[in-house]
Amino acid sequence: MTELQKKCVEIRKSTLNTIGNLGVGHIGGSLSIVELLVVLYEKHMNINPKNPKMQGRDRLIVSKGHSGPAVYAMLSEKGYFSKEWLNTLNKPGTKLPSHCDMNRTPGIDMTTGSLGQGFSCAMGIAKASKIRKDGAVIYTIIGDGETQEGQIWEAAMFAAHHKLDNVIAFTDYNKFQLDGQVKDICNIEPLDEKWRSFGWNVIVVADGHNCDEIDKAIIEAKSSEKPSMIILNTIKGKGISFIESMGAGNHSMPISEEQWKQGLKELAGEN
Ligand SMILES: Cc1ncc(C[n+]2csc(CCOP(=O)(O)OP(=O)(O)O)c2C)c(N)n1
Ligand SMILES: [Mg+2]
Repeated sequence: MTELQKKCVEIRKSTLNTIGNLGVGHIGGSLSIVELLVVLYEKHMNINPKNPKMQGRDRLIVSKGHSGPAVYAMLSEKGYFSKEWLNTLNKPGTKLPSHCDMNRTPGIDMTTGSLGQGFSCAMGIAKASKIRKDGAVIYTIIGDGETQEGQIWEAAMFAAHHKLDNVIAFTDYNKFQLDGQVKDICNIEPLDEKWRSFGWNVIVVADGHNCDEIDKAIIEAKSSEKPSMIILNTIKGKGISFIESMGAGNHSMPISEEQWKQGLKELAGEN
């Protein structure tokens, strides 16, 4: 196992602990972005956890804001806050609400949760960064179900029009949304052609859980003169078999003590 893969296992354990401790949460769409978060924070983001608001820092706007638990696991790993905070997910007085909130959590660059909006905000931040010439890269993650939002496509046009080559976006293409398969509810295919026709540089990663492939795609995107969309083929609930096999049932689900233990065992490679 590579160092990055080991880190992914740690982030998965932390995410499961975070949700297990509360007893319910958005586990599916949290686990599907773990490799992406690890590659971004370990290899690419120009940030300073000791100074979360550092001028000119790279940003990550997690537009699918319900994936907060995985983001919190990653931010605590980077030292933005104590790992003890993870036990307070969505509890009264917490600094870690179930959806990302820039006013409460150090390291969160935009408040998200209303699908589509975070992506628009990311394009605005990217435009502002261009005006300031601060050299930041603006990363943003959207869901495949979120892709059905009209606001995504308005922002997509804006980014191409303004030549926002400082945007590197990702689609977490895990094929499921809240209540079913994306292809059954409102198909988004052909997804790569859609983004290309909106003037974006598009890179498709066949296995969105392969850290090296994600890394290569980001390096390639950095040299594009257009905004980039990296489509990651992922698995909702990735890494814990009984969660993976639930499909849309794992979007937001209760986790019993038994399931929590079972998941940790599997992540430790014990069964
Ligand atoms: C505007 C808006 N409509 C509905 C919701 C409720 N909601 C939260 S997550 C979700 C499904 C999102 O699916 P997807 O983007 O595929 O996320 P993932 O599979 O990565 O969890 C929905 C409908 C919302 N948060 N915002
Ligand atoms: Mg999805």
